[in-house]
Parts: sequence; structure tokens; C-alpha cells
Amino acid sequence: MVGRVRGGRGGGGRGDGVLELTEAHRFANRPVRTNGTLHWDVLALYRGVLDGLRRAGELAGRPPASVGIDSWAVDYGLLDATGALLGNPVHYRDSRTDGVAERVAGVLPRAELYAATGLQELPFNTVYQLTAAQGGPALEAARRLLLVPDLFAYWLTGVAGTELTNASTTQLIDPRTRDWSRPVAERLGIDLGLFAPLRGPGDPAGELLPEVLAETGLEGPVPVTAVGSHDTASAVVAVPASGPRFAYIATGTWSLAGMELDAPVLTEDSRRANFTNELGVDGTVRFLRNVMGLWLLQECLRDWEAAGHPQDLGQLLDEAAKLPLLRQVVDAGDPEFLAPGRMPERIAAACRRTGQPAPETPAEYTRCVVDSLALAHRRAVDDARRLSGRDVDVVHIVGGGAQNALLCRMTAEACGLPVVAGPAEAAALGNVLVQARAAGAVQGELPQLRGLLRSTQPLVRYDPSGDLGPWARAAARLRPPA
Ligand code: LRH
Repeated sequence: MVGRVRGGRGGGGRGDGVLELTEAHRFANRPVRTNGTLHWDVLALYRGVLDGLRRAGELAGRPPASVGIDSWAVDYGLLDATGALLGNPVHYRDSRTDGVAERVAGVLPRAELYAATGLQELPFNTVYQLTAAQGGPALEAARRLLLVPDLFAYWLTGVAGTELTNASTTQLIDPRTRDWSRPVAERLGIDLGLFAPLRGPGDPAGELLPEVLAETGLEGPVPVTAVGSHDTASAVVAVPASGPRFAYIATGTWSLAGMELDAPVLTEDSRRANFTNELGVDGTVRFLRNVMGLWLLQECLRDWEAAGHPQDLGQLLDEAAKLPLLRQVVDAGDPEFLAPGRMPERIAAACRRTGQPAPETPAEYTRCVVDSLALAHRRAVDDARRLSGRDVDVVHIVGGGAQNALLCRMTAEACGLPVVAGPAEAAALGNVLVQARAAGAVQGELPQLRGLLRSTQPLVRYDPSGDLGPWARAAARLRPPA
């Protein structure tokens, strides 16, 4: 994972619109384990943000017209009464939430929690993290809880807020009212007073503090604008769809695969299918399933490197493309792959458990991961159609995986639908577009913003051959009849 500060320039809104993105700074995001707990190094990340703002100002030759922050979801920092950070935020991949969902279900049955919040049960939902932290000294001392992008916004501006799209990943928001679910918080003993007031994408979020201007060499005032601060919310803004009948897959560390709806689906079927209803920009709902994503491959690469056999990803993908289709697949939605470490070993074990030969070479592992992701994409898109009752003509792949031609091609094959790949920098573009609209530089609703993307961003189309048989058979291998 890396952090990035990108400068965006948006304008127009008709066919002659302008939308350009320049990466000003890229910095590492390296989690740190101390005392057996995996943390985010948020001060190092904030350093990266400050360096990026300075660099962006230097590149543009003027201060930014607006700053917007998005990041991964669910995680938070706790502040004491003086506003000081109480320890490094815990990483959602930490094991502190193991078994917590089960405990919570004892207090608030799963069906009730889903009917109230519409969120997929993922072990790391903020509700489970807060339950795990209950009774500990940090939560006792805390007077404020800020989700990660809101924490950075607070340090930049001194203004504390809770941006709605990311708040919806806490499992404390009712997706029908788009407000806190007080009954859920009460039943689980979570103090909603810890959260700063809600704000929505496009709302003003303060101005860079004098100390920040001094650190970054920028001249004020520089406004900060709330965007879809959940990276997936911003990425979905940048899905360049031309009509309503589309599915999307926001790919990167995760694959977030589903559809954009105007109302949540809170049925028992949807809960059982592990579908989530996160809140999107402009009153939309992101109806999707979290699939493990390219994390599987990133972790294999990390393992091979640590073992002294570093691999080149481009070369691995070229080799993998020449290997036979669907020789082995794993369930890329399985939480057993959530934690870091020993990924090739875990993939091999999952293959053996389902009666398939374990991959042997790095290229075979790569092929296994790509085919498994394509299969999980197919299942998510099919389930989204069935559960929402809406049909789909095209699948859009945005985010880093849009550059992975093998993954895009296999996803088109598995879904039996055309895939349109791009933009890869979807979260940044969605972030910038919401800021540009708030500043009056672009006009319109999501369809107009998406029109601007279609006319400015390079997109690649992959058409399926129509042979779905191998995919159906591979799916059956993972789910043998009961
Ligand atoms: C992707 C993402 C995803 C969440 C996960 C924690 O970066 O925000 O939408 O489920 O991180």
C-alpha cells in the first residue's frame, strides 16, 4: 500500500472539459507491529501528506484551490480531551477482532444488525473494533474518535468532522436515514458522542492551519473540502459508466464488486450473500461484496522477496497468461486470507483442501490468484444482479487492477460481459471531481461527471468469448453440492 498526494485540475463539463491528474508525491504506507498489535504509522503518513502538499504547491506554482482526503475505511484514531492522539490506530488486519462478531451477535442478532445497518459482516467493521477495545485504557480516555481521513483533515484544519461515506463503514449508520443508528449504538454500548458531527462529500471541512501553511510553504487561505473520504466511494464516482445498467469492480488491495443503487437492499437474502450497503456520493448506495483482491498476490510477492526470491510482477503476469485456465482456484472471499503472512502456503493449503493440486511456481500462484479473483468477481456481479433485481450490460473495472490485462480479460470471460477497464487512479479522480464541483469548476450530477471521465480518460474494452462452462465448473469445485 502507498499513500499519494495528487494534484488535479478539472473544468468544463461538456465535451470540451478538462480533467488532468498529476502525481506530486508518493510515499510508503508500512504498517508496524508492536507488542503483538499491528498498527498504522499515521504520523509517517501525515508527514507524507505535508511533503505532498509542499510538492504540489511547488509543481503548480500556486497554492491548491482545495484539498480533499480519502483513505481506506473502518479504522480510526482516538483523541483525548486536549485533541492529542491516544496511540497509533490499530490496523484492520490485526487479530484483535477475531471472534468478536460472534460475541456481538450474542447481544444483537446478526439479522437485526444487518436490517439496521446493511453492512456485510467483516471481522474488522468499526463496531467490532470498538467492541474489542471496550474496557481498555485508550477508549476510556478517549473524548473523540476520528476515522483515518477525518484524522488527517483534523490535523490539517483543526476542525473535527465525520464524513458520511466513510462513517457508513462503521456499521453504526442506518443507510435509509443516512444518519447514526442510535438503537444499534445503544444495544452495543457504543458512545456516539465520541464521533464528530457528520458532514457529506462536497461540504466545506475547514482551512489549512497557519502551522500547516508554514510547514508546506503554501500561502493561505487553502480550503479543505470533504469528499467521498472512503476511497471506494471516491473510486465509484470515477466509474465512467454511460448508463445505469453497469456493475463495477474497484480493484487494488481489495476488489469491491457490485452495483450502484439509489436505495439499500436490507433483505435476509442479501445478508446471507454477505453484501454490503455503503453510502456513496450524491445519495447513492454502494451495494457490493468485499473480495480479498490483489492483496493475495501482493502478499505472495512479499513472501517470495523475504525468502530471497524477489519476482517481477509484469513478468509473472506474462508467464501466468500462458498457463492453462482455471487449473486451481481458491475462494477469494474467504476471511482466512485476511491476515498478512505466509500467503503462498495458505493458498496451497486451500487448494489441497478442495481436492486441487497446489500451485508450484510463482507464475502458477499468480495464475491461481487471477483466476480466483475473476471467479469471485463473477459471483459478486451475479449476486448483485439477483439481489437488486437490476440487470447489467457492462462491468467497469477501476483502480490499480484496471492495468492488469489478464485480470480484466479473465473477469470479462468469467462474467460473460464486456469489461471496460480504467481509470486506474479512480479514487483520486473521484476525489478531485467532488472538490472541483464544490468549487464550481465542474457542474452536474454523477452522469455529467462520468461523461467528463469518458471524454478525458483512456479506457480499454475486453469482450468475452461467451464460453462460461469452465467458470461454472470451477465455481462448483469450491462449492461442492451439500
Ligand atoms: C479499500 C477499503 C475497502 C474497505 C477496506 C478496509 O481500500 O477502503 O473499501 O472495506 O479498505
